[in-house]
Amino acid sequence: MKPLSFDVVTIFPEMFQALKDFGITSRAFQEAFVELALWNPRDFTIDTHRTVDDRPYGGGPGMLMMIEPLKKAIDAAKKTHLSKGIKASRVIHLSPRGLPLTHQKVIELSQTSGLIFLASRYEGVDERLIESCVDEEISIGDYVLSGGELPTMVLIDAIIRQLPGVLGGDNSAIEDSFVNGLLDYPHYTRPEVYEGSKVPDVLLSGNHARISAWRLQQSLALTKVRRPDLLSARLLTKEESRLLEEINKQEQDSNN
Ligand code: 9D3
Repeated sequence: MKPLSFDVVTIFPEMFQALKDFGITSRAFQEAFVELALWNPRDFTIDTHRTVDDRPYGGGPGMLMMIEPLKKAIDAAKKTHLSKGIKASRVIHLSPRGLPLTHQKVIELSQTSGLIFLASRYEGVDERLIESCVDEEISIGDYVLSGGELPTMVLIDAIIRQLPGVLGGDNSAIEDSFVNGLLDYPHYTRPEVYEGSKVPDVLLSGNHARISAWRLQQSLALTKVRRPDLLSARLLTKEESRLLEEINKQEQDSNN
């Protein structure tokens, strides 16, 4: 299979070593599931100071990224896509005002070739660059970061995990927990007793049907407490409804 290639426009290309050097993402590069090309807008400047930022019209705090160096960097990335036979590149700006990233979006992007990520810095980007070059804006959550590089790496990490073969073995089983819309159940490994706290008996029982039911019930209980929004967004199977009712009963009992 042809590797999925990512292009990133950033003034801090060195940050992306983190993806290349560690863990699952590093292995995906080594085994040629993915490629990453970095485009520094500074390399597309024409002044001696290699300027990529300028002051906002209308005043106000901070600086903006200039159009021209970004436009040239994006076009250079698009050109390499064309030479690989990728006709339609998709330019994604990581931005605090973008649509929130979801698992669904990660899946969609993992099936798209020709992705170009624009990681911006300063207060943002001249709006005309966004109008003319950007197809989509994505945020990774409602908190303020210092730039689009970490969000781009978050997105690339999430995409790489979805590529067939990357997780090795049974990808779907490992991913089940979020995909099925419930929080993960608690996990235990040795020792059997830690500071007086014992691993739940059911996990030592060898009864795999009971173990699965217990884990599902734990997932439902935790999701109900921590993320009720996930439960209401999701239809429950008969078994899930039964396990959830059992939890509700146990709650009532402990209140009496
Ligand atoms: C005062 C307006 N600020 C917007 C909240 C300006 C601003 C702050 C921080 C503009 C850009 C940034 C840098 N953040 C990102 O580039 C970013 C981001 C984020 O900060 N939070 C969540 N997702 C993302 S995606 C890109």
